[in-house]
Amino acid sequence: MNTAMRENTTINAKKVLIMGLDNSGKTSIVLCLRGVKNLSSFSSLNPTRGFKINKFQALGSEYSIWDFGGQEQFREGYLNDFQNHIKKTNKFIYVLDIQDQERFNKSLDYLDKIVILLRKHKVNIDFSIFLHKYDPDLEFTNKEFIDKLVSDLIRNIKELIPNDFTYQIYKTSIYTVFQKFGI
Ligand SMILES: Nc1nc2c(ncn2[C@@H]2O[C@H](COP(=O)(O)OP(=O)(O)O)[C@@H](O)[C@H]2O)c(=O)[nH]1
Ligand SMILES: [Mg+2]
Repeated sequence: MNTAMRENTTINAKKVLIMGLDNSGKTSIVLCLRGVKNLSSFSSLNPTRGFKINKFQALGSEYSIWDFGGQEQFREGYLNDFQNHIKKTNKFIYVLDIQDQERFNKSLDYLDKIVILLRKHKVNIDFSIFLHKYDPDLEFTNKEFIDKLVSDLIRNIKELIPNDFTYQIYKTSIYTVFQKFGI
């Protein structure tokens, strides 16, 4: 590849930012987006320290996915440096683990801080919230419970995010194809 071509592909690279609490499934989602199908890769993941940039090609585009490790000691730092991280971002994914009910409030609080910053800096990017670990067997074993849990969560998210902020919510799991959830 000559230099001109290389520069061209770099310019067209789509930058995706992934944030959420630790253990919510961010790195696993990156593996899914990269097309990794081998499930054993998912069980051997270590917590991401700091953030990791993954570059790869898919569907004719070049992507760079910024995976922000969600451990407490890093979270404030990302927010302080938010304006820099958000530069030239095409897509933002916030990951919320629906199986971690004990930390729903903590996760909603983090989401709130992120949305406040995005609005403050008037950044207009494609924003998605993944209600993650929505595994097929959950719906199978206790559909009523899980339906209520998810609808309560969506209500909380809607209360938190101002009406003029556009976003989409998806139910996702590494065990299924990412499925769109209409709101
Ligand atoms: N049940 C279930 N577990 C998942 C899913 N996605 C990730 N995990 C598991 O959740 C744990 C944390 O995942 P990881 O991607 O490291 O989270 P991160 O800290 O946000 O990067 C790992 O044990 C994954 O195998 C999912 O969709 N369903
Ligand atoms: Mg990680």
